[in-house]
Amino acid sequence: MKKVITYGTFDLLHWGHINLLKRAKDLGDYLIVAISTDEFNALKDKKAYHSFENRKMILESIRYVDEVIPENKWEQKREDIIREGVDIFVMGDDWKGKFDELSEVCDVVYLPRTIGISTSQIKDDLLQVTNG
Ligand code: C2G
Repeated sequence: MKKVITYGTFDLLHWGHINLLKRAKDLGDYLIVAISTDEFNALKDKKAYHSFENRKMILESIRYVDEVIPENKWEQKREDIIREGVDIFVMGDDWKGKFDELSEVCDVVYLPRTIGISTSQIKDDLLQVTNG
């Protein structure tokens, strides 16, 4: 069984996230998503609209996702990959090059980011609507 892992906040889930998750799953048989905790998001200077528990519940309902684990710190990736027996590490290519050292323990794949949608864009657009 080929295991794939990816990491992210996945707040205000949108079709760009789903595109990523689908393509990640298509690379193997089992997809683990490490979802950023609220505390880790603070380190990323991100404030998610949905709490960790709710973002976890949403991701667990997606057909492409087989398991969700917490992402508490930048440095956990290598130990996650070894512990879970992961074959492929996947991220959107806005992260291209940032995690190449993981190729020592698994394949590293950066997938083209979906253009035209992002969580921050959703927030901005909603603000526009609200402010008229
Ligand atoms: N993504 C994408 N296309 C978009 C938006 C996001 O492919 N239009 C991808 C990102 O490249 C990332 C994943 O979806 O691989 C999750 O995106 P975020 O929730 O924004 O995650 P991020 O803040 O990039 O956190 O340790 C890694 C970090 O936790 C990644």
